Amino acid sequence: MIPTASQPVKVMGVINVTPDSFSDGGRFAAPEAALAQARRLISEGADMLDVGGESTRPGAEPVAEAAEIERVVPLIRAIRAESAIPVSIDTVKPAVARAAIEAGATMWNDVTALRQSPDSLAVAAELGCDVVLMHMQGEPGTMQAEPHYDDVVEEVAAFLARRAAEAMAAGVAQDRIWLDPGVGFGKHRIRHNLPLIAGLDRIVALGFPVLLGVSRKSFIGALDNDAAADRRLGGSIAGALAGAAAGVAAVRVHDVRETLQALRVWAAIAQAGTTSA
Ligand code: HH2
Repeated sequence: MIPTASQPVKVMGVINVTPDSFSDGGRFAAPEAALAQARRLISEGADMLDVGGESTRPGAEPVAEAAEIERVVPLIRAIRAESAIPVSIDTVKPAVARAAIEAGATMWNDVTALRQSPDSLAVAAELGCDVVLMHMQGEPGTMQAEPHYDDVVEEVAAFLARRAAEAMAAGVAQDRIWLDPGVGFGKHRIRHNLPLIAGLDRIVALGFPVLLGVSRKSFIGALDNDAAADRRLGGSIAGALAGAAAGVAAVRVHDVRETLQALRVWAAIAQAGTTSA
């Protein structure tokens, strides 16, 4: 599918209000730095923002509920006070999701696909917000130890289809559900992530909008001499374009301006190819 002016791939800008995220740990932990980053991503053209107060990387410090709320809610309020941009809350805790939605977020992005707490499905249904159901094999602490799949694309697609059905059975409206293959979450850097990205059309075919997060992920380092997380922009953009080609609805990125430029140029070239004589 070629993104067009009427149906462009949306760009979700990431703001980690954390001291320890793998991609940008500590840079936006202070409230002023986080708000400055939100302003910057908005000015660069982000379609939405994803605010997170707890890192998902293996070995990250767990964050208590109250502390996580204290990290994310003031930022969401501050964004809401000056912009109408949709805000997503990246959390696995229903109480954090609730506080964030009350502060003005409209999407709950849950890397456990609402499995962390027995209350998650019911709370998502009650909040009536958009939800992102992401695939992860195992638990964040150990997920990279020995991930195994017989067929990664089919297994991820089957999991996401099942979780979407379970969310709907719990009362989440069908048109609120987004799916995410969870690149880097319980997947071997090369053996699983690459076929999964190559097979994204299978996930798109499930009929829900797909969110793709490849930005700065470790498979890029694996293909480029273990480049550090802040030196993976080229690979991040390559992944975003692969997602666009497969028809994902949105990409979750740290570098909004550069990603948007790549998507625009790529779509314009593809468009010119379909219209030239
Ligand atoms: N990736 C990360 C965090 N949340 N959510 C979704 N839906 N999809 C993803 O691919 C995804 C996600 C990891 O990236 P980052 O937020 O930069 O790091 P950390 O979790 O260490 O804060």
